[in-house]
Amino acid sequence: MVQPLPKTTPTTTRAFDTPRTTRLKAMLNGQGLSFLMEAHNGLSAKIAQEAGFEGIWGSGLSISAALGVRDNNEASWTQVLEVVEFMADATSVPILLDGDTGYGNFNSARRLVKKLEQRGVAGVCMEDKIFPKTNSFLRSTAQPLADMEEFAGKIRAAKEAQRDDDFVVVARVEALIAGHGMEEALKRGEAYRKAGADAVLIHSRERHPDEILQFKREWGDRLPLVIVPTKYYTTPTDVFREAGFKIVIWANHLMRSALTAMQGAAKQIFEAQTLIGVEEKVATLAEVFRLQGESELEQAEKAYLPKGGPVARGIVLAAGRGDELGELVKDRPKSMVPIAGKPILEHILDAYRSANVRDLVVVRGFAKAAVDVQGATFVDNDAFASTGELASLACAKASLDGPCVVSYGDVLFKRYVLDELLETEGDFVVAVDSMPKDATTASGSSSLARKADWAACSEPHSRKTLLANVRLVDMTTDAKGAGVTGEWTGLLKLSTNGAKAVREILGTLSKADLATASVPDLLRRLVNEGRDVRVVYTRGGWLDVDTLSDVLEGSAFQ
Ligand code: SPV
Ligand code: MG
Repeated sequence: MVQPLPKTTPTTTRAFDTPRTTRLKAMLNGQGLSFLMEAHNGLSAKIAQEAGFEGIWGSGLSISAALGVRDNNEASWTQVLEVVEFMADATSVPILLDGDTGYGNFNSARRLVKKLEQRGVAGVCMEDKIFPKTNSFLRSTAQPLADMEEFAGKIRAAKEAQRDDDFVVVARVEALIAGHGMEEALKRGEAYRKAGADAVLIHSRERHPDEILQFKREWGDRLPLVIVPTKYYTTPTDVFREAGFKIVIWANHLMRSALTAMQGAAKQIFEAQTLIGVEEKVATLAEVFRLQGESELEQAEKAYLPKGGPVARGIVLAAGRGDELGELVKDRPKSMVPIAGKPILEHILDAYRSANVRDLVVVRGFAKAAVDVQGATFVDNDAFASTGELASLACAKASLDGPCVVSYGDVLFKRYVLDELLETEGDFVVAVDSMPKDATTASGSSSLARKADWAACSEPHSRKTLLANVRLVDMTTDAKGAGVTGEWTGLLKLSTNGAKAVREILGTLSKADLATASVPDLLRRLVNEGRDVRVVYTRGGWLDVDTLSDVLEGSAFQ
């Protein structure tokens, strides 16, 4: 004997051990009153389940409305089957499909049962009307009922078609809806019971529950009864419980609530021509992704996708100490100062890996033994104290043998900045921030005393430059320098050719150059040689950790 399930249903999509058919049957045959919530697609089914409903009503009205057609079998039965399959896939609770008339005669009905079982649907409800049907609340008395014997044969065929003993077939009696009276309703219910139905749905269009209560009294406990109180919704639910009904169907309220919300949002956005005012009221994209199960896919990708070839190598120049950070860099370089619980360098390497920039090379110098991150190879600039950035890059010369990204050990950046850099074609590409953090514009009136690498580019950032080919014209430490349009973020991408050119330049540098030259010096040289250094503009999304307040800001940046 199947035990009735507890009234509270887990809100997750946990797979139950008990088959869905068995659980639906238990709702009919167990103690107390159960509830089915309408759903009309995978998303609404998931929402119903998460709300706590232990079962779902696949409403014909709602499914057809969501498809933009009438509840007159305008959607074909296989189209309905597709929808209900999405609903079953999205949930783990039982679904009772509103199967209208069974979409034809006994033969269509038994084929329907077979297909529903295959798609994980726990039961079907069929009504004793004529195909194509009309919704019970429209032209009700004008709607012809099916011949009782013919419909009983359909129920019998459906029951005999099922493979799973617990698959549920509910016979829906429309006699009250069509104005044929109580006696006819009871007679039909009895014929369908004898044909093998698991339950009877007694439908009513009255505003008061009197006729369904009378039906229940006269019916007794011959079979479980299911009701749809759409019209007599003011009746306290305890009335149904005390009368001994088994299942209440809330038949269309997710579809109707979505409809109201969509009409409101559409009107507001149309009139205001902006999303402001609506954005706060609608579900976040994060919530959409959560309901779609995005996190599961992310995990699965890690488990099942081939790792794929890296798109570039990453070279991190992390030799300097970073004196400005005082005590924090007493015995470790700035790149190892923790931000949000892990060293800056780890954040940088993680950002690279997330964009499939692998084969990571870190140039160490000061306190190199303290640079103990995993998953990178190290090269050392032991002369870090007396040399410049290009000397460090020269230490990694052997790695300049294919596409690579060069960056600093004290610059955090978001994945999207790196992605934009990687997506931009060119032998030399730099990411330039057109709105650096302490300036309204790079060439604005701020004093910009901060030491920074300013970029003069062929065009300032604008909507036009999104499509344009912007080039680097000059690099300067003067924020008000001629043509300055932004701050270089410290990110440089090189193609295979670009890396080769840089390698050659590094080979020509004198000792004196190596003592002082910086990456901006290299960029200037490339420009002066007439090479095309492409610019990809960003706004924020990176952080040069220079001061203690940058370290604090870094926690929020992550
Ligand atoms: C449905 O939800 O499609 C139903 C119930 O059949 S009713 O609309 O009340 O007829
Ligand atoms: Mg219906």
